[in-house]
Amino acid sequence: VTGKGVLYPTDSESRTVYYLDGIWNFRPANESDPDVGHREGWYKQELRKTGPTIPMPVPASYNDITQDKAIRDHVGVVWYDRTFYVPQAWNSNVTRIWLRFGGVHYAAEVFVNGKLVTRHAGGHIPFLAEVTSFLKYGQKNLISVAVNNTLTDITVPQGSVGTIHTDSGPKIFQQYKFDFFNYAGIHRPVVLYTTPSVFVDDISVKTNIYDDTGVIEYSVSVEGGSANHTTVSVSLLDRDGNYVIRDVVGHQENLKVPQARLWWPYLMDPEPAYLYTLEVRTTTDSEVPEDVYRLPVGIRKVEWSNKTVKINGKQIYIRGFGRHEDSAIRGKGHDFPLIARDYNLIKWIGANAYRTSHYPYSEEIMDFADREGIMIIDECPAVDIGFGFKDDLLEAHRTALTSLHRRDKNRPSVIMWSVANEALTALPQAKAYFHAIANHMRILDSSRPITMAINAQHDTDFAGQFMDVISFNRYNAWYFNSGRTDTITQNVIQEAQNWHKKYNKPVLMTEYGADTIAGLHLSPEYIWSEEYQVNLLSKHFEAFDQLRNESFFIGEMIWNFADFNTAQTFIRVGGNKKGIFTRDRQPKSSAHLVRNRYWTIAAEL
Ligand code: BDP
Repeated sequence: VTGKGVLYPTDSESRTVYYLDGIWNFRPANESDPDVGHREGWYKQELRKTGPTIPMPVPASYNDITQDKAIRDHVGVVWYDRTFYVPQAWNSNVTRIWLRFGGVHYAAEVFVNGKLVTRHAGGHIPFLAEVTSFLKYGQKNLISVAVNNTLTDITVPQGSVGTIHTDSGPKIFQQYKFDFFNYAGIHRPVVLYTTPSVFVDDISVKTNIYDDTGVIEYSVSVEGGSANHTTVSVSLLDRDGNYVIRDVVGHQENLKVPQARLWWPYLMDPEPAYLYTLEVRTTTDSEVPEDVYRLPVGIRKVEWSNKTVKINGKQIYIRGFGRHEDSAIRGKGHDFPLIARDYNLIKWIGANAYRTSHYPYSEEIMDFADREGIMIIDECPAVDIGFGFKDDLLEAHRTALTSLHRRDKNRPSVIMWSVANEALTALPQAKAYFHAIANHMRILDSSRPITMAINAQHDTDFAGQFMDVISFNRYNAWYFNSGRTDTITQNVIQEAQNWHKKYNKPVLMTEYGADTIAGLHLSPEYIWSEEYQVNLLSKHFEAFDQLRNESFFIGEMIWNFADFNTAQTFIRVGGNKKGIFTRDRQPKSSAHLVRNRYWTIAAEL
């Protein structure tokens, strides 16, 4: 059985979750012979028996774990494996066992006990496979994973592989235009979990509000049994665990919640981010046990016009930043302390939103946003897309959107989809391409607005017409007019007005900023210093304050929340330093300035 859903693997009275995180064995394949592991069958036995392995933490990027430059910069296939035991009790004809990866960058092949279980492409999206018949119960099992980080002209994001002539002969290397390090590996948790043989495969919810009644429109898909022999019943619990609605029978129904508590963004309500629990049960008329799955649900309504975006009928003003999944040693690997620290900083600074630039973030990160009331502009990995708008690329881009939507459709925090960042939208081919992309996204979800972060100029862009919200990235007084912060305010005001005039849609500034070396003080302000970042941000604030008097301007986002690693280039000093926090999440001077502003705006609204 292969389901269509990717519900997060939480435990319940009918489901056991078993984490395979920890230290795995690791061995890169030769860059010039990437198929060696497949040819020699490295997955048919323990990796350590095929040659030298090193210990590798999972989840983590492998790049920054060792002292070996060849591992950091490896292009192509690497292998991971480990062994584990499965209890005899799981061997039952009414139980299914699933293997689920939260995210492996970029492509993965998974083998259990020497047999191929699944393949997946796309570095930021969970995938799973049923492994019931692959496992040895009450015995030792082997899991092997081949990971390939190669990016091409039809992967999302795009990249290309070139050859460089080195002192020891020709070597391949990965090129990419996007501005963050192409970290790779098993980035997110790996779990085995059980379900009854007839199970809740997917749940979709849409919420609405009529006066003070909340409506939860749900639909449940059950797999593994025939529909006329299964019953779905759904209950709703409030935040304290009390039943609000009990045992509504049906795969697809509308639940009415009188005096509903709404999901409000952070600082828009004294008790933001109210979450109910939707408890879904499936029973069958055979001996298959009941399956129970609990989904957090926030009741809220997103609306938009040519000037505003509203939540629960109230106009929002976005205060936030673009971010990255990035930290020292771990790279893009999942890390709970980092996640918790980041949300503490987001709340400390008084932000209410961020964009998951430039790819879907982990489900664990998204859970915090749902629980804290942080609004998310959920971006697909189409960063810098458009080097040849080929049909295969369009197909991969559509798939990336479909899988992002499948994963995040139920999240109250997701208030907007971003279909791309800085695509080459000044090329005429971008018109048909983004027309198709926007149509695809709208068919998937008509309940949230669509945007993309544009860096073309308003008079050259072809894609904005297909969006609901115009987001623009612009580096005034950084990549042009460097040092001239006296040019910022009028330019930003003018540009925002031009976008609105051209497309008659709400306008959001999604990126602006300056690289800043923490601790570098130069006065009067001079580029790369803390003083310069403070001055550059302040000049943008002046523009935003004037724009806020115009009804179409819906928010401001700084590039970036924290410093992050990039590919090696002479414009980057140990990575991109545009963070208002350092890479280890300490404030630069600008963070205090931003905190003052964001809290002041929050108090006005
Ligand atoms: C923008 C990109 C972002 C970069 C930023 C920068 O969207 O990914 O990191 O510029 O150069 O163009 O700092």
